[in-house]
Amino acid sequence: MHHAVAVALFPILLAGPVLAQDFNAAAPNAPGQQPAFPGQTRAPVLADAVPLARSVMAEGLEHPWGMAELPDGSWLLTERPGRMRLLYVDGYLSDPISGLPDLDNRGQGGLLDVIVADDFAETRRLWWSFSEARPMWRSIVQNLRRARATRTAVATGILSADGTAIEDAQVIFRQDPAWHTLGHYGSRLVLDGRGGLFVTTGDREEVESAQLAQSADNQIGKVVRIDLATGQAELWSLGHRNLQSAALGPDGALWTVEHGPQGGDELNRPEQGKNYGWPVISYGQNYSGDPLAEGLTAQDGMEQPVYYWDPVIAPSGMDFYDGAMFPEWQGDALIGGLAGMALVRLRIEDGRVTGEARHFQDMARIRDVEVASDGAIMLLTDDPEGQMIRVTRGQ
Ligand SMILES: [Ca+2]
Repeated sequence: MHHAVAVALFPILLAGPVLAQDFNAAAPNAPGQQPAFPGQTRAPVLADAVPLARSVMAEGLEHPWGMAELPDGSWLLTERPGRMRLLYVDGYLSDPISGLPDLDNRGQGGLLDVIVADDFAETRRLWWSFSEARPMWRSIVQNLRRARATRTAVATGILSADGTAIEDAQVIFRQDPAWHTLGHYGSRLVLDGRGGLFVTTGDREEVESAQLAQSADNQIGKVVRIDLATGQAELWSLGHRNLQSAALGPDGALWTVEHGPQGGDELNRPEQGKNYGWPVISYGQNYSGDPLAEGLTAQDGMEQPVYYWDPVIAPSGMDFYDGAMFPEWQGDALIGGLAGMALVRLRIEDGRVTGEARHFQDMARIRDVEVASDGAIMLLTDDPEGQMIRVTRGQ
């Protein structure tokens, strides 16, 4: 049984300067594959002497997945089984907030990402993503094998003045089609600053569903953009596997990181209407060790990733650094590694990755990363620790 508690308001653990661990010396998962251009993988290790301190802000969280800072410095955070809580500035961690619509928390699903409106101080509007079971009657009508098929969904609502409830919750997106598997829900949310909400989806973790990532008549394996004025959901890009990281870059564009096959996690800058290749082209191999369909890593009409990881980091959650606390890291991408067990930092110049660093190697599976308004870096770590960690500048 998990008992989530808030535990600290000041740094209690100090980590010295990060050593330049030679993670680039690790054997690849898929030996023999060649990048399409120099620097597409294994960028030089960034020399880094910035001392880091970390404080555990909350612990005992059950599969925490997403977080969002409110204007008063408190944080909304989600736990995958279906709880959203508020971590107040004084360190108090609230009981679960009421008013969320039903969700399905089997497999990799449940309550996933959360973001708040730019004008939250006035409107108190937020959006969250989750997996939802299709209504039973539709499953029975279609076929029993797909009973309780699930889909990525997005809802919006208003956080009550006292922070205990979501009012007027409405589901604004339901991935079509629902699928009977319980994995690869994608589901990061990003406001584009131009009246749109990006929603990332996944390929639903099956050979048959992955094929759908290549066609524009469905929402499997896509980036979707919802026009918040009209409610219309339009495909932004296709050919994605499982997009669990997404953020607006310093260039104002959407950047994503997706879980690839073994040896093929990818950084992309998805452009409208383009095809990012899955499952036709990809670096890496199937987790069974078998080669992918044709072993292709490039094809005309399909975009190359800006960068890929082999071995994989199993990415989840990202943000671009734009705070005052770490001026050396301005504009760097910060990405959580699950299998990578590290905070991965990429320097990106002129659209290319020119360096990589790993921080807190082997500390925990990192599920989400957000830059706080004061420049600190917030991390959510997956079970068994289930913590919210605040990273600040050390001594
Ligand atoms: Ca790709």
